[in-house]
Amino acid sequence: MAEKILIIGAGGQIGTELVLKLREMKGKENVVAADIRDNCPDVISNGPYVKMDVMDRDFVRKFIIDNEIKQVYLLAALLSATAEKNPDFAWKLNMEGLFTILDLAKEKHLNKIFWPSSIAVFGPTTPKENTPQRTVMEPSTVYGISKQAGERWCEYYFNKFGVDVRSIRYPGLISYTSLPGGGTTDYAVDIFYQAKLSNSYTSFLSENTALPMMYMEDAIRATIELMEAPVEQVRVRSSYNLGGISFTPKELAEAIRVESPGFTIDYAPDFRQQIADSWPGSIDDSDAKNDWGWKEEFDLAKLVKIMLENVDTALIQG
Ligand code: AKB
Repeated sequence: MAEKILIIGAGGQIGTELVLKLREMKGKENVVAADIRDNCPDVISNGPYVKMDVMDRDFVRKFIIDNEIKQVYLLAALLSATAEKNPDFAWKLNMEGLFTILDLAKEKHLNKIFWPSSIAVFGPTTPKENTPQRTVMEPSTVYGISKQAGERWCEYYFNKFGVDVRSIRYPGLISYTSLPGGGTTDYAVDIFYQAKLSNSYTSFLSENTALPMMYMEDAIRATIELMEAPVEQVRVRSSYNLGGISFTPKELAEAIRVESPGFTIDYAPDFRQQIADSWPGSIDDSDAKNDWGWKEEFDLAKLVKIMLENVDTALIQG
């Protein structure tokens, strides 16, 4: 019998796509979507849904134990830009839920956990190009600090209590099913909606700011491949680097222009520029490649084509 899976933060950018993919693979009834919203978002209404506040430790514990959930994907978090505006709440949200889930696994209610980390764990003193798996990490954002602390706790629970927790340091993720919520890499999604609406875009990052990015289909496949990998192949218990595609706003605009001639871009960097400047421009993901066979499939041209074909501007207008 398939193990019951709970996805917390299921209404978010990663959550929606992960719910749909896992339901396809494991059966709808085996994948429960949980989110803070009262009502289930339409896009994931094809299976079970529960309203859940990840900071309500008692409710989360009871739900997981009563429903015999065996795997949790804990995606609820405040991203980099939003977290800077509300540091206390960001720290609470990003850490408390993690402890609730790690403790449930420590007590053997759960067999496996997925917890997302981010390129935000790196900081201004980290080598910028081809950033290694293990290197200087002095994050300068609240979000980055919470992700780095979370990584340390994941590795600690694995070493100390044998908790099977697996994690990826996601780069910026690009998708069209639902919108990203408050990250520094969001420009690389916004740009496609504005290209459709007006064939022009004002970027909140400067033209030569290179950041690692990834098309969502690759990110979902990586997540599931890591979760399905035999336990002995998962040698990194903090979080795996994942490289994806590195590009600047200028390079992205050029790739859009190939599909949408006449597309124009201008630049008005805001507070997010400083965050982006503290992050790597490109990532070395050879540990993921060597340990569990990771390989990305989407390059920039392919990503741009799919995004322009599929973004629905009603999503940003409604
Ligand atoms: C953000 O920009 O905050 C996120 C991330 C890179 O973790 N997309």
